[in-house]
Amino acid sequence: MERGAPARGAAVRYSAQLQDMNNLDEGVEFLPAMNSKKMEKRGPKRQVVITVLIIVFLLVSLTTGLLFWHFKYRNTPVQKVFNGHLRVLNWEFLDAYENSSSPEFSMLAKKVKSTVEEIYRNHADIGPYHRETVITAFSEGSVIAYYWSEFLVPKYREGSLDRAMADKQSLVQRWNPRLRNPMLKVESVIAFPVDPSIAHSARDNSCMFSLHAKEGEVTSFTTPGFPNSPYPNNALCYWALRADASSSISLTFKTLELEPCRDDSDYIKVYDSLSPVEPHALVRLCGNYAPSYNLTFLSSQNVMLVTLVTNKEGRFPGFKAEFFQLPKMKACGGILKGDSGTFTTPYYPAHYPPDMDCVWNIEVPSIKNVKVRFNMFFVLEPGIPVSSCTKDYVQINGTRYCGERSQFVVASTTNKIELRFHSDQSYTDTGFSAEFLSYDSSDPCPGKFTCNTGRCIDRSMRCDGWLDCVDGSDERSCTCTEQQFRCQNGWCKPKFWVCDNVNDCGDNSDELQCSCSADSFKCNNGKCVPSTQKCDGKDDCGDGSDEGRCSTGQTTVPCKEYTYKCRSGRCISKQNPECDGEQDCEDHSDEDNCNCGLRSYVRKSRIVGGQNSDVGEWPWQVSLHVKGQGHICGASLVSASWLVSAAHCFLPLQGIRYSDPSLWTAYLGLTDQGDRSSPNVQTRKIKRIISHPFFNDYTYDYDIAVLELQSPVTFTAVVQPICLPDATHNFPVGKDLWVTGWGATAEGGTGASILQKAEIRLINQTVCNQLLTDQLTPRMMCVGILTGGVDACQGDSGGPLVSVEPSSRMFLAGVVSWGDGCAQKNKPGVYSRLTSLRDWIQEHTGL
Ligand code: 4AZ
Repeated sequence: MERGAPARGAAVRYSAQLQDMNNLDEGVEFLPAMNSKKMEKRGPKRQVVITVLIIVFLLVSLTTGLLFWHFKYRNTPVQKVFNGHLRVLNWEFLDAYENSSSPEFSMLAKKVKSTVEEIYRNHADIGPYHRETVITAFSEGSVIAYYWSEFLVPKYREGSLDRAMADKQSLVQRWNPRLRNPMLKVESVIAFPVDPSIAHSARDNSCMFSLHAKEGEVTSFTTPGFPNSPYPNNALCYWALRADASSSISLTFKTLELEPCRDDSDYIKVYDSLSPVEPHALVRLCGNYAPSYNLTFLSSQNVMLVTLVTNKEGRFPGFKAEFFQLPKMKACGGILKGDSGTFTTPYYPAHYPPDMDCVWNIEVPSIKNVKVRFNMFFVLEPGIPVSSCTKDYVQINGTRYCGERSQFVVASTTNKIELRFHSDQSYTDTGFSAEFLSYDSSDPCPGKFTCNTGRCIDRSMRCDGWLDCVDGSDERSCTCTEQQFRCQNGWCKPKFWVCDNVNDCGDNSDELQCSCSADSFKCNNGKCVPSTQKCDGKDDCGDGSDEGRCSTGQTTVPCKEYTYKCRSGRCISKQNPECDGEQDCEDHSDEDNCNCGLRSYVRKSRIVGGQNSDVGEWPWQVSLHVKGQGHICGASLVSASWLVSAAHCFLPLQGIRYSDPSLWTAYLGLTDQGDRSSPNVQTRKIKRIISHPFFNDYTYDYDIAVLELQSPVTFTAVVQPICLPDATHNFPVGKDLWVTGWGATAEGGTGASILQKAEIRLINQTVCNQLLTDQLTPRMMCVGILTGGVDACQGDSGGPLVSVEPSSRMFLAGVVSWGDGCAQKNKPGVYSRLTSLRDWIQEHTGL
């Protein structure tokens, strides 16, 4: 019963309220006249009081708000740190100034500090907020002092402090009349805002090093712990590098392996100063660089500063660097005369020094014209568009060139040309390597075709469907041959490129006639099927493409030969879900074992010639040697212990049983066959060779073998496995793939010493079967360039054909198998089709 009482009470209170309301209504309507007067009088008074109260309340709130804002935001002190340097004119440099704990250093530092403080005091926007100035270093010239200054400034004064510190006019020494002869005469006082955290760590000198180059010697330094332990987290390290007064510094990072580049990742910055200020930064480095990438930097003066900033996580080896002094460069550029010659930016291919101006005046015999061909051109400054070239640039006849450019030519219509090169104070690049040539104005490219850009190309490259001139002038005004298709825009392309799913014409006209009607679906193999047959659970295309991408997310579908099977046995219909970075299977098995298909080096060398590969560019490439015969076949590393190669490599020949594993040695991490003893290279004997039992040595059907290594390899920057595709993986016709190997560089020729690479295209199976007179089986695929000239060849057999997938992982698409000669027109190379042989590989390797 008790539980019911409050309800009743509530009901009672509610009815009483109703009664009150009724009373009020009645009272208003029936008050006597006198009472109503009283009400009128009392009414306005009360209203005034209420209004006053409201105004007072609003004023109080406003004032409180303003005070709160003033103290909390406008007046909050902000910590600001500036890094800078100044020149002391009336002082001689002493060697002891290089040692910050020497009494001479302390004495001069004290004087400079008080001079700087005096300068600050004289400026109303600076003086009141100055907290501390620390002199960090000195260098020659007469004496340059480096310092940082800390300020505490209310937020609303921050802008005026920044402006005053940036204004050269405000940081000048004013003469104090009482002190007629100031101790120090200083000029060029410059300061730049920096991250306050740098100032804090500047007090902690546990990771600060000062090194002076020794005449005729190379000095090395490394990150703490290198190479045995990773560099520290949450660290800030400084290496101040010095040389003698008349010298400059050449600094080279011999190895460099930092955390992969992200916004907040660890980085190194090199400065052309002893002060870490952005306007003198030469480079910012993160990640991992191929050993052949040029990491040599030059200073403009006799000092350099290397800083390392690390975040709270990651374990990476760091760097080893070397530096030495060399005489300061007096002049660059000059007068170049003759029929031809070469010239480069200072110290090419090292990064040119900052703050340089070089002028070359080139003159060829008066009856000729002159042109300049840039074979290498890297004049890139971060954040500067190539349309403006406001910082570093090359200037010819009033036109500026900058950025990263492939070979280009600038021609003059006279026998003279003037070329200027300018580098500003920050960020340098490797520069250019150029040649000047004289030419006959009536025939600028004797025996060759002249691109509109002035470049000369082989005549056979004219109208061959490939853009060889950067402006496409070699493919304009062409008359298409029998074997060519005329695009709507007038270009001629090989007929085989029509309907290959690739827009070769640029206007898509080579793909237009092949589209299916509105109510049908275009399969990956080019076939058209009624739209109603898409996602009906039946493979109507014959390649499963009408049944791919039928569900989203982790929806499972009935398993078919073209659906991807997760480890759980459930199937999904997403195309190529393996290692694509998205978890598609409920059990995440599509993203398991995905430590494959990635290169370690983010930055490759920029100076590889032709089709030479860079070190670490194809870390799964294996060279298989036979004792006494050298390199015989290629192979691909697919795990620490297994290789995939071609069965025909192990056929008996001239009485030798090549199937005997003891004959073979595998070289991994190799680029140059002449460099097999490099510490990068791992050598393994072969334990087992398993060739496909259906391999047919007449047709080369099932040309695949797996090889087990005697002992597993260690994955390193140059030894990494390639990803194996699922049997359902789709490599579409027309896709660009890469083939690599040390095979012959011409039919019947000799093998290459440096690993070669070539980009080739997957060709339609039916078209290729016609070209190769019905010799293809479903275990084969054709990949090549039908105009000829690019192909695998003898010695490449067994090697990888890889595809770069959208996730940027690389997958093994094929194994070099056979061909009708090498690089001939309409005779593409034939490769074992990995997807058709995938189950067999799994059976024998467990992968
Ligand atoms: C060979 O003999 C070979 N053009 C490999 C590939 C090709 C031709 C020959 C393809 O190992």
